[in-house]
Amino acid sequence: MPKHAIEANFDGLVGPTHNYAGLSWGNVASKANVNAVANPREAALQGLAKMKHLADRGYVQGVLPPHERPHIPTLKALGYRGSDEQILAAVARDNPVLLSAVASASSMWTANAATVSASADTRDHRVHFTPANLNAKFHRSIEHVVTGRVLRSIFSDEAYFAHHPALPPVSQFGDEGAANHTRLCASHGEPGVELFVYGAVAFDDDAPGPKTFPARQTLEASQAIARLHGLDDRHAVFAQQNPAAIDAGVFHNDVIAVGNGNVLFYHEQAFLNEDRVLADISGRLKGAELEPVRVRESQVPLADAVASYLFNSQLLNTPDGMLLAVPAECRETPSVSHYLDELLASGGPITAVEVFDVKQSMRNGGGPACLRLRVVLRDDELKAMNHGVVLTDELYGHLTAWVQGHYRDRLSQEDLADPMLVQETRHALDELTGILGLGMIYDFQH
Ligand code: SUG
Repeated sequence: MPKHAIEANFDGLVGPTHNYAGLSWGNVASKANVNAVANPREAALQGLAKMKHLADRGYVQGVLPPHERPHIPTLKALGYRGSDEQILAAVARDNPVLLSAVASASSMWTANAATVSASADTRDHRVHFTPANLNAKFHRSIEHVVTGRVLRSIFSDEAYFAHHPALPPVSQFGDEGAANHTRLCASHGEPGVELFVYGAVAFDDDAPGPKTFPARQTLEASQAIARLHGLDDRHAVFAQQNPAAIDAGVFHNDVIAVGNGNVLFYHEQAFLNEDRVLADISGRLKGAELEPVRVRESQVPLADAVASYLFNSQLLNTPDGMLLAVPAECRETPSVSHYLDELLASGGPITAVEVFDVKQSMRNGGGPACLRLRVVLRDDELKAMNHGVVLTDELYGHLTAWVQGHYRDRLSQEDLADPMLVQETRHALDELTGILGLGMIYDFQH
């Protein structure tokens, strides 16, 4: 008899240094908005509004804290010396791009925080977590240490939860976490199939790969995660992303596909070998038939999928069908808006669409699904986790007041050199660890 389980979503709270630095080559929005002036306060409130709306609809909604930025310890590790003020002034003068990198609020995109495997799939029947090394981009490669601390602090009971360190920090093991991982199942509590999507095969020079933009996830990384999590062949499928899609700006699989339950919603250009992927999943899925919802290029051109982030939506169970939580850009893109109307009229498994405004994050290439990490939890596992991070009306009230009190409403690239920003951020984050009951997770607290 399978145990009852739910999917909890842990959204990254946008940090006080949210800015547009154009750091992600291959991510169209990041490059398009370089040097735009950001509004960190609005960004954090948009994210909180999404969380609150989903919590109000009855979903278990968690919050993951932002990381300490600018990260002075990284600059010290790179040889900068002196007071915080002296270090900031020196790096702003020598290498402003490096300053932007250590100031990025990119930990908000928690789909990249880690890969999480449900206990129904793993050999030891614990929930397994591996923070992503994110080593394709320097500004993201510094996230996994604090991510690991946060996850251990929330899921601390070793009887239920297993934590692994990030994979070796080299491109051959490039790992971008749950953005390239989707779980298909009959119901959350039953054993499922974990679909790992990779962009390239690192140890085979002749394997197909993208020509223009980097593949950020390798097969070798995906296989290592599956081994670490104790997923045997019945529970893991590896599929290569279509290299042409990466070259069109699909830098993670969650920009072109999303799965939930027995439904895989994807664009026809998502996979290199679509038939094989569907057959591999179908052959392993127990207790339900795979229901592909395939979007054709003639319905939504790939460029519109990338611009609107149609597939970077959250696909969620409701009592009568599935809800697709889409970014507002989907209703602003004619082909996508038309497609959504057709989808709702089609009588298929997706029966509702809701629109979320996360524009501040979207301008850096992060839609609703980028902002959340999914964790499937049985009732006893849910009980065992630290509940300080679960969004309630009270916590929402605390967090909105905290954002209003600490965040700026304007941040340019020049502002990143302001020593006051370091002080403001530390002060805010120190208070936040108290609000969330997380203990001392930040370097400046040690
Ligand atoms: O890693 N953007 C992020 C967006 C991550 C989206 N995540 C998922 N698809 N799951 C990235 O490319 C841009 C930062 C800047 O340019 O300032 C950035 O890091």
